[in-house]
Amino acid sequence: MRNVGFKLSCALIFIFSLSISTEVSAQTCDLPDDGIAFGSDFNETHRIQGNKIPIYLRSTMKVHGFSFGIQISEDTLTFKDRTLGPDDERLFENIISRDDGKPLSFEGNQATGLGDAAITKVEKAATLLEIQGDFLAVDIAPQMGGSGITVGYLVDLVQAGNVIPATDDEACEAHHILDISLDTVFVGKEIRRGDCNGDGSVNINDAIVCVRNLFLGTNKFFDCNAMLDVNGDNLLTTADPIVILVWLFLEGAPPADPFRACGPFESELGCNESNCI
Ligand SMILES: [Ca+2]
Ligand SMILES: [Ca+2]
Repeated sequence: MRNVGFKLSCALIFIFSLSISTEVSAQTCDLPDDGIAFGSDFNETHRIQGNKIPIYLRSTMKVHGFSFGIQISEDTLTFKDRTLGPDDERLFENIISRDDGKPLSFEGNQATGLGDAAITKVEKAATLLEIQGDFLAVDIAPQMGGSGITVGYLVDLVQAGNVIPATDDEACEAHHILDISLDTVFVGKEIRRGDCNGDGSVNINDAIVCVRNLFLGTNKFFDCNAMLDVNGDNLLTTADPIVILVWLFLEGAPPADPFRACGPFESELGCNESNCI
């Protein structure tokens, strides 16, 4: 028993030191080239969760502005690179104006799971909020071209030399530029307890991310307290990341179901964003 306690103490010291010193990232850089991706990761198709769709921008050149069209269909938002809607007179090319003067057009991504939701707002997000003297134009109900939205952004109306900085491609960097708000909140129907970074497996990284989520408020990959409740007791405590460690290193009991695979769940803790994407 003393030996088990000693091992657990070592594991805890290990995890807390890692939680302070190690940067954990589950981001993947799946974009084919520089361009716009949306969602909490860079997969080409992102299932809509919650009521906000974050839009990210990657470009290895400085950016002076962008314009793009979003087509709304029954179940998807699609970033279109050509015509938006049935009216050919209305062309919305997805363009990023870069520092080298070359416009960058790109194929669109899709967000699925829209259901009956409607877009209510398009807002500037963190990267653009830092810039003063800029301009954002949003057309939520185009008169021509069918169902869709156009978003146009100019970085420097006041000629103060504003730009959106280049992103570091090797570091998988992305700028959070816009948030699209929907009038409906979508919650994933399934979760996997303990997969705190949502990469499909439960390992020591998840214990670190859980600790950071619970006690430092950092590395939040998902807005889902039910997923952080690893032992399923409807409380968020130190016991939750410890369950992962004890299961991993001391052959202890596994996390509560759903754990080995994504599955339906009941929780009093709430979950606005499923970790099963
Ligand atoms: Ca994981
Ligand atoms: Ca718990």
